This record gives sequence, structure tokens and C-alpha cells, in this order.
Amino acid sequence: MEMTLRWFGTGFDTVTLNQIRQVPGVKGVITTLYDTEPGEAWSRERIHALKEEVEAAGLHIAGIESVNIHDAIKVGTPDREQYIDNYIETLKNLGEEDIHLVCYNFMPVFDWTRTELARKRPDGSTVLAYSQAAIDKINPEDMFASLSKDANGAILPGWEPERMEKIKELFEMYKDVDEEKLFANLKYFLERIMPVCDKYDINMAIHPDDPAWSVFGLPRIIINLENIMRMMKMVDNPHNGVTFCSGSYGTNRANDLPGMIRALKGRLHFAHVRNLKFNSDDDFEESAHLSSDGSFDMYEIMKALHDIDFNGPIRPDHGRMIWDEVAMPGYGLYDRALGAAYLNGLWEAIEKSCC
Ligand code: DNO
Repeated sequence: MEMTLRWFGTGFDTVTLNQIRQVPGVKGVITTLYDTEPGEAWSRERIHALKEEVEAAGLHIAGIESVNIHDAIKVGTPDREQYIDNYIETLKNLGEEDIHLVCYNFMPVFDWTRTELARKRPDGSTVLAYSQAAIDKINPEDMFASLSKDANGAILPGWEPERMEKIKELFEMYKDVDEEKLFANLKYFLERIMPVCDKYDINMAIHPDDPAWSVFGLPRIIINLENIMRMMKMVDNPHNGVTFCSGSYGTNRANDLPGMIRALKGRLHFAHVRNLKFNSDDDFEESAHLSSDGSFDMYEIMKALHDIDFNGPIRPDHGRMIWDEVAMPGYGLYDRALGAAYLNGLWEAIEKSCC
């Protein structure tokens, strides 16, 4: 595996490349062109400039998270053709710049959903949290306002203000889209992009729906092993793979995380590893990465990745906000650096004790 950190780019991230460079073992970043809109074709020049900036800091681009999918593709409206053509153009330009991993999601309307961005934990840190009771009380149109007050001024990935302004319209677009339709639209998209992925050896790594169940009545399909298997079989190409995100699949306690990892051997292209602390089946908060701070056995997760000879990028995921840092919720430097060091430590121990 290759340890990486997510970086949102100059002007968007409070964390700098020079700081990332000093996290032990981190040589790669997972990044994006954060100011592009879903559906827009990324120019080769912009990708090249991003690459040069990252390389000037002594790092490299290990993958892109995300190239977002336009709603027309998810809904399957006739104008999807143009947006898929643009996506193909972006993939071609990434491939020509020697970038071979793209993380994306196929969630309708909202990307990840949390009900709090700064819940206080007993140690004084603040974390992202989800409570089903809070979701049941809130009108989806008010979600954005209620979250943005705790966002520390950052634009949250998937919660861009211009999208949220159109939220009523977005819900309207999805009114006839059920799970079957969403699967069919995903298949259509994947079939169209596989030739360019084959040509440039680009691994597509779908991110799970977070939380891994339907919210606000919207369909969600990337939620468990059965559905991932279906997704991979319907377009059976090794470039059609997954991002294994422990914190997203782990929201559903029926998901056996190490078992899922083992079943995904060969198609698991990217890993997001973090821990959650459950207060009840439908109330959880994000904890430190350490097993004993949350509900997951992080050793077993890393062991499963080791067992399948996972050699792709991995990143510590959402960290707590600690030591008075002010940053994008989930994406401060300090706790993610602690997470990277811990995951590296687990990996070294597994490696030395296994063979
Ligand atoms: C949240 C992230 C997601 C993820 C996208 C991938 O912090 O894990 O926003 O990047 O779903 O497209």
C-alpha cells in the first residue's frame, strides 16, 4: 500500500503540501481540481499545472478524488451524452498526465451526509456525527444551512453552495429514479468510459454511499457487498473497481468490513481507512483512528488489506478537530497525520509478523 493524504488544492485547503510532506511515510496526495463543476471537461493544462505544483513540493499525485458525475448521468436524461463525453475527455487528459486512479461516487443529490460537523467528544475534540433521529426531523432543503455554520468557512466536498441552491430542482429530477434505474444508469456510464480507462490504464474506484442506506427517500446502491458485486459484474472489467471506505460501509453494522475487503481482491483500487464510534445503531460519531477509541477493529481491517496484497493508495480519512486547529471539518492536518502514523505502524507490524 501507499500511504497518502487528501489535499484540496491551494486556496481551498488550510493544509499545505509542505506540511503533508512532513507526515512520515507520505509521498503521495489524493487531490482534485476543486473549482471545476460536475460535468466539466478538465483541460490537460490545468491537470499538468496541478501535477507540477505537487511535484515541486516533493510529492506526487497518487490519484484524483473526485471527478464528480453530473446529475444528468445519474438520472439518465438525454443530455447525459455530452456530460459523458466530457468525462471521457477528462480521463484521457488525466491518463496523458500519467494519473491512473479516479475516485467518484454515484449518490443522488447529496454526497456524504452528516447531521453535525462539530460534535464534542469527551476528550474535547470535535467530530462529524450522524443521528437518524435528527435526519428524520430535518427538511432536506435546510440541511445545507444547518451544516454550513460549522464548516469553518470551508466549502464541503459534495455540498457546494451552487448545488444546494438548486436542491428542490435536484429532488424533482430524481423523483422517478429508483435503485434499478440508478444501477442501469451507472452501467451505461461505465460501459461508455471503459475503453478510455483501458487505453490509459485508469482504475475507476467508486466510493460507497455514506451512510450506507437511503436518506430522504433517495435511492442508494453502493452500500454492501452484494451490490458492489453486482456493480462489478455488470461491467466486468478490472478498471471498474471500488474505493473501500471503512467509515462509509461501516455505518451499516451488518457489513463485515474485513470480509468485504477479502472478497474485493483485485478490484479494490483505493482505501479510505477510519474508525467510527456507535452510540446506538443509528447514532454514530467519527472517532480517532485507534481501534480502542471507536467501534472497529482497525488491525483486522489493515490485516485484510495486507492479506489481499493491496498495493494501491490508502488514506487516513476524516480526522477529529484537535489542538485548536481550524480547518475543513474532517480534513484538518493533525488528526489525519496521527491516523497515518497509526495505520503505518499497524502495517509494519503486520508485515513483520506475517511472513
Ligand atoms: C467525504 C468523502 C467523499 C468522497 C466522495 C467521492 O469526506 O469521502 O466526499 O470524496 O464521495 O466522490
